[in-house]
Amino acid sequence: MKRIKVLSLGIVAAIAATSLAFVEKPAKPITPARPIVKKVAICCESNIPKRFPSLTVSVTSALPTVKSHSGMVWISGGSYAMGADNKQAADDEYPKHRVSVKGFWMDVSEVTNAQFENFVKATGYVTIAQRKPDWNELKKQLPPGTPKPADDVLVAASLVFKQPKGAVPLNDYSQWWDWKKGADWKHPHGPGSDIKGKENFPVVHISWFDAVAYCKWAGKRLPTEAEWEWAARGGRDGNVYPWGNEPVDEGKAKANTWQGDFPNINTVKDKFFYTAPTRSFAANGYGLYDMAGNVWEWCADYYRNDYYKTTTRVGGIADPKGPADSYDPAEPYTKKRVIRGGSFLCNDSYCSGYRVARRMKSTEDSGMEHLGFRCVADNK
Ligand SMILES: [Ca+2]
Ligand SMILES: [Ca+2]
Repeated sequence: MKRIKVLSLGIVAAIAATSLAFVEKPAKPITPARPIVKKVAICCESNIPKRFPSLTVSVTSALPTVKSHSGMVWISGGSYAMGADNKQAADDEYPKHRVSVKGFWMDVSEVTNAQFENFVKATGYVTIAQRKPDWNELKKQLPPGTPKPADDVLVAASLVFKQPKGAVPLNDYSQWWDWKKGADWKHPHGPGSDIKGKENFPVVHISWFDAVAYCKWAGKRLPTEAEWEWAARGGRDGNVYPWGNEPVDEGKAKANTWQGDFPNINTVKDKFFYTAPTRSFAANGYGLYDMAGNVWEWCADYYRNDYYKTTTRVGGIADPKGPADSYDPAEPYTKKRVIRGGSFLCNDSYCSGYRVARRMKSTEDSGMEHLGFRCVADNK
């Protein structure tokens, strides 16, 4: 059974859309002892292959009107240099280019379990991870001829982190991700786990569709990738992290990340192995918490690896909304959206996802234990 699960992770997860967004190409090393691996992770309209034909989340309707600005902060608009800040930058962070964004409201923290529960109670919404995948939809995201996974794999499930006992190849994410039946936002580690006492923790196992549905209910929307990075920088244009340039593992803990050797040794210097309550670390210059670490956050934009190379304009571009379609050379048949900010699983040996310029991607219907979101709103 274990063997089947590991094999199926490659089929269902990597295909079905669970594609974690972790890529395996070795990048430039920070130090000779710690090779960096490029993490490839996510980014909507018609003809989207879906695991669930019954899923009908419209993403093209008019902008919503926010019901309340409680828990949000106004981010003034401005112009900045978007993209690569240091030698850790991946190819898709180049070229660094000038963009401007209008002002917007942003949630000061990741959406919490308590907030998501209010949404579910009000609407009866069922997340993607809680629904059985539909093979006829799923196979559209896979290379032609991909065999159908076993029936015990095509179940309501999500990807849960499992810590290997020893060092494993960093190009094989099936070594630390488990496609677990019964894992969802109410059961973050799978059956037997729950969210009691974790009302203020970020909700996880949220697909892009789930996040969009929540935003619509709240009268909000997902941030564009350009808005997200502008906000994460917190007024520190050209810095590597939301807090400045001090390396993540120096000084006091500045975010919930992974300390030690990923994925088998975590010294938990920051006190949290899994997610942390939101606002456990200092806010950035705009009053935003956990823009680095804790959980990855969905953006509205499609992901294309070559997007920045097509957007450079003399004088900069205003309010970019992302490419018109998605393309990830590692998984050309899947539609992906951008995710940002890194998670409790990030460190410099693997993805350095907490860098403000770091781009990741994930398939729209993916749920994962380290993936959540926050909302923005217009109309000051
Ligand atoms: Ca941690
Ligand atoms: Ca975060």
